Amino acid sequence: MKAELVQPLLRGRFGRPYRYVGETESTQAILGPDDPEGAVAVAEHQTAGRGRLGRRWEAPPGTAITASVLLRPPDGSPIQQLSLVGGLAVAETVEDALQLSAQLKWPNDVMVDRRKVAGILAEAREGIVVLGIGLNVNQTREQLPEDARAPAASLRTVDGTERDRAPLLVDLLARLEIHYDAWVAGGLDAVFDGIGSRDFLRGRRVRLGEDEGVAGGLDRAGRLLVDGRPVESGEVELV
Ligand code: BT5
Repeated sequence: MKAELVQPLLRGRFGRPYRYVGETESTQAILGPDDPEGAVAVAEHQTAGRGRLGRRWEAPPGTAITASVLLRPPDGSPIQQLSLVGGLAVAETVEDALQLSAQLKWPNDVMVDRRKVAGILAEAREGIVVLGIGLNVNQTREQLPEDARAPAASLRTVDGTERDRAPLLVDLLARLEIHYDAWVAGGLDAVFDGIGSRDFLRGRRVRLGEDEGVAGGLDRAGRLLVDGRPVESGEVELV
């Protein structure tokens, strides 16, 4: 997704500047505190793409969207909510492309047909947040990780269609900008309807470490309620 394919399509301030590299360890490492809010880094291939908690994010060159966006939320903002805000933007982009509904699996996965099509990684450092987005677009079934914790899908494995990634990325950035601005102005309440209505875990039996219970939805702070108790963060397994 070279700059000349993406830049002419940009509608807002996200994506400016647009930094494109053929190969890098992780797009998360390209942006820094000197960049403006909305700066975006995109790679055709990541050699050491990161998930949460030291895990890996894998995608063959040229098949997926692997992008990072620099955000500068006001001091004291609950930045753990940004994974959900980003997830909402990705879910809407996926729904528009597939004409199918997508769900958000707290705290950071986007699901279609019970499979993970995208993951979000929010990293805070030096007064900025770098929001990483990995969206599976054109991978074939064989190109998706087999040993993934949740079964994986790409837009292509869902509907058999290969897509241009540039317009998808542009759409995603425009939606992210709208939802992020709403969140800065009005908090999670301002975007909660779109998130709560796509809750993948609601009503399912989940395990969090030693604990097990029924997920009852998200509260207005973006915490997962398990048997009525709010959980701030963590690893959820379906039972
Ligand atoms: C995530 O972590 O889901 C966040 C992924 C964020 C990736 C983006 S790409 C652009 C930016 N630059 C980076 O270096 N990272 C960000 P987590 O919830 O920890 O999920 C990681 C787990 O998902 C792995 O342990 C695998 O099981 C699985 N996985 C790896 N690659 C996958 C893929 N392409 N599709 C689905 N699942 C995958």
